[in-house]
Amino acid sequence: MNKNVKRTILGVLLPGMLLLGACSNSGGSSEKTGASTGKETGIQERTIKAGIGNNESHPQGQGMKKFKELVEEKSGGKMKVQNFFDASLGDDLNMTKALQAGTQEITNPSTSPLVGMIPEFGIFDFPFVFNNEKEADAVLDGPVGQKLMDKLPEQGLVGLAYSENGFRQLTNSKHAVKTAKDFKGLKIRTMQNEVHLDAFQKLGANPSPMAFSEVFTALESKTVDGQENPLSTIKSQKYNEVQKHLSLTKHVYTPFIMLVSKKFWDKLSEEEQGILREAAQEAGKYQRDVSRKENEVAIKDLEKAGMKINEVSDQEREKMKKVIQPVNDKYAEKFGQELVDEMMAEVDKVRSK
Ligand code: TK8
Repeated sequence: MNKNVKRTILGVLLPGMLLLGACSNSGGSSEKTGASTGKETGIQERTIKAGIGNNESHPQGQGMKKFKELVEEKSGGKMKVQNFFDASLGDDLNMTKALQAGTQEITNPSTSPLVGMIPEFGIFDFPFVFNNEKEADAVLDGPVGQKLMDKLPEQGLVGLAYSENGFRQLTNSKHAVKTAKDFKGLKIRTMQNEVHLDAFQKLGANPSPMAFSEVFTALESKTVDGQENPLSTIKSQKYNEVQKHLSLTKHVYTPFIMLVSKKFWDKLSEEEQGILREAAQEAGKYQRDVSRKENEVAIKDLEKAGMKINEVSDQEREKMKKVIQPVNDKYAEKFGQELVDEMMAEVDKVRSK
C-alpha cells in the first residue's frame, strides 16, 4: 500500500481504535476480580497489550512475536500477549507514557526517547562508544545496564531486558557522506534526544527531532534531507524509495528495552512476573540474533533496490568522533562521569580480551 494512503487510513482508524482500546476490558483491568486482598498468587487469565514502532517483519517485530509465544507457552495459555505493530498504539514516547498511566502494559522503545524521564539513559546515545555488538552486549547485560534499569520503577516503569535496535547508519537525498565535513547543512531527522541533537549540530548538520512514524513522510516531502537508523529499519520502512544515499557511518548504537507498566506489574503474582521476565530475556537474545542476521541481508537488498552505498573509513570515523567529543564531555558531566567511566571500563574489558 502507498505509504501516504496507509497513513491517511491510520489517521482515520487510529482515534477509533484507541477509543475501543480504552473502553475494552483488556490488559491490566482484565484480571480476575475478587482478589482485592492484595497480591495474587498463581497465574491468572490476562490479556497484555504490547506495542512497538516497527512493523511485524522487522527484527523488533520478530522479537515481540517470540515474546508472545514464550509468555503464552510458559503460562499454559493463560497470559495472552496482544501485539500492536507500526506505532498503531503511538510512538515510543507516547506508549511509554501510556505505561506510566497504566493504559498499556508493555512497550519496547529505543532507550533514546527515555532521556526526558531518566537522563542517564543518554549515556547510550554517545556516538562512537561501541565498535561492535559484543561491546554493547557486555555493557547492557552488565552492571551499567542494570543500574539504569533500576531507575525505571520511580518513573512508573519496570525494565525486563535489553534487545537491540542496533548501529545507526545515515541516509539522505543530497550526497554521499564520507567525511565529517559532508554533514554540513544536511537537514537530518533525529530521535527525540538531546545528545543526538547536539552531536549532529556539532557536525554542522541541521537536525530536527521527530517521532519515528512521521519520518517517511518528512523524507518524502523533503521536509528533511535525511535520517539515521539501522539497516534493518531503512529496509523495512522502505526509506530507499525516498533516499538515494546510504552512508555506513555506524555512528551510534541504540538499545531497545522491554518495559512494563509498573501499575500492571504490581498486580502480578511473583510467578507471573517471573514468566514475563524470563520470556523477555529469552526473546531479547533471539531478537539480537535476528537483528544481526537481518542487517547482513538488508545491506544487499538496499543495494539491489538502487541505493548508493558508501563505506566510512575508520580514520574518518575517528575524525567525526573528535568533532563530537565536546558534546560527549558535556553530557558525561550531566549524566555522571562515574557512570560513563564505568561504561568505558566495561568496553575496554571486552576490547582487551
Ligand atoms: C521504533 C523506534 C525507531 C528508532 C527511531 O519505535 O525512532 O528512529 O530507531 O526505530 O525506536
